[in-house]
Amino acid sequence: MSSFSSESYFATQPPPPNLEESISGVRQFIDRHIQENRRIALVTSGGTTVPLELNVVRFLDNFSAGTRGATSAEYFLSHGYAVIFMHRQFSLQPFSRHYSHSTNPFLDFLEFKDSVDISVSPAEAPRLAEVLKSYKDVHTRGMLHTLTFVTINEYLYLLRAISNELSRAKRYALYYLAAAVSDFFLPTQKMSEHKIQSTKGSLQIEMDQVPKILKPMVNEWTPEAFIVSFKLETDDNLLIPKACAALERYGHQVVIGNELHRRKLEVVFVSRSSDGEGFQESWIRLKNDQSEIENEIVEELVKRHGEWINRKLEYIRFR
Ligand code: 9Z3
Repeated sequence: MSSFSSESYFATQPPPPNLEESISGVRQFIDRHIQENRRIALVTSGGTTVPLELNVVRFLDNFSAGTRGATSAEYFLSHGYAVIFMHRQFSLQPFSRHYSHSTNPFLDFLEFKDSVDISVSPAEAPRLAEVLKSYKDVHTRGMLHTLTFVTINEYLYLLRAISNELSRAKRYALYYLAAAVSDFFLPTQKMSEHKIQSTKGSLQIEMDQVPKILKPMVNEWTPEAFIVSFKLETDDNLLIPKACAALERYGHQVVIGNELHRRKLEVVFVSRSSDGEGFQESWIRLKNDQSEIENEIVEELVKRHGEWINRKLEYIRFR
């Protein structure tokens, strides 16, 4: 297996066709919010796919419904952030997630009288009104910009292009990398053009390693931003060591570790200790079944991001 550096990845893998168009919308959004002195969060959400054929019939997927990202985006908005929500096509989105087709089908909350008289069931109306009010308000004020990806290639190109734009927001930018990103991929040069045929017997595929883009992100693309990545493990014992290794390797600000089955109940924040010598960990656990853990996660990050902004200001003042 060969591994790609981020330079060799972008030099050999083709950009998605609509990249320029997607980025010009993001650019305008960022410029407006920089002018208005607002903090801006980039939230990535959902899983990336790895296509196995150029005319894709089969692909490898990463687990993620998009709940963490969509829920957190709402909380960042409620804290006054402008949010760029970069998500896997058809995964959950802020606001509409409350009425997802599988867990809470919205048709169940409507009452039908005749073809011009449809209403919301009185029992559901207050909750729906609250969601609708926030949704309309966010859209009227232009606080949310949404983009989609499907493949790992689209994800990487979008992330790099958005980072280049968002770097202009300097320390006011926060990255919340909750998307579940594939570690392995098949370079286009190695992909079969057409559907892989079963007549050839068993299937063996050797995949290459996806470049670790957090490194250039921290060092080159957006060096002043506050960057938070997520670490998903199924073995509890790996969470802290893997989070520390990521911080050591990439030098960003926070890794949030979560174990697959307990991710909605508890997460661990791992960051550098204040003397820079070691690491500190702090757990966030859901206190009651009423609240969502993303509320606590985002509250803590907003606080830390504020400290980051102020610390950087002091540094600039005393330099
Ligand atoms: C996460 O750990 C997310 O919290 C979940 C959220 C995917 C578990 P759901 O969408 O689940 O609520 O269903 N994301 C994983 C992030 C990831 O893949 N990180 C990579 C890594 O650690 C690159 S930043 O290497």
